[in-house]
This record gives sequence, structure tokens and C-alpha cells, in this order.
Amino acid sequence: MLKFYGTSKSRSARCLWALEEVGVKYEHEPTPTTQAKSADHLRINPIGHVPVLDDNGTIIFESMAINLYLAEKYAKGTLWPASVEDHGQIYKWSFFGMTELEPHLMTLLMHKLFLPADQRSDQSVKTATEALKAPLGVIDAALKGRDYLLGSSFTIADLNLAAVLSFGLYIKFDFSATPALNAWFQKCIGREANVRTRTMK
Ligand SMILES: N[C@@H](CCC(=O)N[C@@H](CS)C(=O)NCC(=O)O)C(=O)O
Repeated sequence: MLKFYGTSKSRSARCLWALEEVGVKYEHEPTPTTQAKSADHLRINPIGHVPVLDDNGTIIFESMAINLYLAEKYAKGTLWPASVEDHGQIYKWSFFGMTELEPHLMTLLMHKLFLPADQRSDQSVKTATEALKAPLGVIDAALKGRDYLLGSSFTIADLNLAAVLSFGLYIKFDFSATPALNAWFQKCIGREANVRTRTMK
């Protein structure tokens, strides 16, 4: 039995999206970030974070690792294409999202939303916004003339990258300077499986 620990109000949302896309039966144990350092949770993730997946005793933490695992194990031929070359592209875009986008988007979230007003820095917002221009441009260029990152089908690469970019929704980030990215992003986040996750705990 698959058991998932996390909350849709965190990075766990990207795994809930993957679980819903895959369509496998799973049990969701809603785990808010405030419970991530509890003794029970530390037993399955010693760093004290959500999300965590327990697949019949195989425990996996790290949201991207969970999604790559779910796709390879449960969505061969759909989210997970057959060729090793395509797997390389999937790893590329997933790690690109985590390393080139997520830190800057987190800075924007912190300084526009989460930090108390007196700790917010306009300079941090400016620097992060500037730093996002190059990676967003890279994605925009890659999407020109194709429906999805790997070609004509939606794969876990699209899900992982669009899920990272979804941080931008909380701060109404304007993606209009990168139109191909913007059109693809709207298409991805509008998928039924993702929309379902929004009402989850
Ligand atoms: N790189 C990890 C980051 C996980 C993470 O930072 N989770 C946050 C919620 S988005 C958390 O559990 N925070 C609880 C805490 O720091 O106590 C991943 O992608 O899974």
C-alpha cells in the first residue's frame, strides 16, 4: 500500500499532483509542516520535512525523487517514456527546476509573503527577479514549437518543472515575458489531476 505524508500547502503539492496523474491507489496522511519535526515524522524523514512516500516499506523523501520514482514505477508509457535519452531530459528539467528556479522563487515568496514586513528586502526581490530571467528564458526557448518539454506528450518533466513554477502563483508572478513558457504553464497547471490537489489537505 502506498502512503503519502504531506500537505497540499507545501512542496508536497507536487507529489500529490503526481499521485493523482499516476492514478495509483494511495492513502494520504495529511501532515502539515508544523508536524514535520514530530518524533513520529522524524522516524520516516530524519531531516524533518514533508513530503514523504512510503511504498510498502520503501521510504522516500525529497519531492523530486518521489515524483521520479512514482513515474518510473507506476506510469511507464505515459509520464515516464521508454528511452534512456528521454530519461536524461527528465532528469535535466527536474534538477534545473530545483537548482535554477526554486531558490529564487523561494526568495520571492519569503520577501513578498512569508517574512514579517520589517524583515522583507526590496533588494532581495530585485536580485531574485533578475536571476530568474535567464532560466525562464531557457525554458521558453526550449518550448518554442513544441507542446511539452519532451515533445508532444505531457511527462513527469513537465509536471516537475510546472510544479516548481507554481510557487509563482502565490505571488502573482508575471510570466508574460516568456510567452511559450506561459502558455505551456497554464496548460500544465490546468490539468484535472492538479486542480484536484488544490482542495486537498
Ligand atoms: N528539498 C525538499 C524540501 C522539503 C521542505 O523544505 N519541506 C518543507 C515544506 S515545503 C518542510 O517540511 N518544512 C518543515 C520544517 O522545516 O520544519 C523537497 O523538495 O522535498
